[in-house]
Amino acid sequence: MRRRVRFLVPLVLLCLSACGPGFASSRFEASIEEWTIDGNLDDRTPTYVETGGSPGGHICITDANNPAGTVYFVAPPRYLGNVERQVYGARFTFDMKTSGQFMTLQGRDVLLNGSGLSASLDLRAIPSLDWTPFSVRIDANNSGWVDDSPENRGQPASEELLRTILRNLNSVRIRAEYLMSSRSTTCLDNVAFGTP
Ligand SMILES: [Ca+2]
Repeated sequence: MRRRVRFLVPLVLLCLSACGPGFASSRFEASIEEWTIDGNLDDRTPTYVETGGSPGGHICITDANNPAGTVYFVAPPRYLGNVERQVYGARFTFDMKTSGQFMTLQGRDVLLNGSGLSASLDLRAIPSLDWTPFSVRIDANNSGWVDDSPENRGQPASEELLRTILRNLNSVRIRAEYLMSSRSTTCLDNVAFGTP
């Protein structure tokens, strides 16, 4: 028994740094976990849904009538701050589904803001009607991140740009609107930020 404990302790310590769900994560098993909405909806709070997630609880945004502007899921404060060491080169993973597949919108799907700079990523895929996993690597090596600052918009994001944003990260947003129809619902679950 003692030998087994000696073996398990280093394994657990190793897992604390490499096997966990990431620097910050959201499973939504009991609440919306402080996620909010950015965009021109009156409501700033996503809807909490207890079952049917990926798995269990999850959050949704219904865009009832929003002809202009885009709505986003906004991560809570525990995702923010100086996260360069934990997040640069790591992955951002989440599961999403949306309520239709007709007249879909392409565009800026994941946005990071910090240090007065911004970067965005086009996922190049639309969530399906069922839970769809997304995995995004946060680095400058062909990962698809572009500079989202007005003067450089669309240029590939450099490593320095991404690292500077992550040193003082003040906003993490995921697009919550993929349909041109007047009413759509997009749901989010299983978020892990800075996962190996
Ligand atoms: Ca869940």
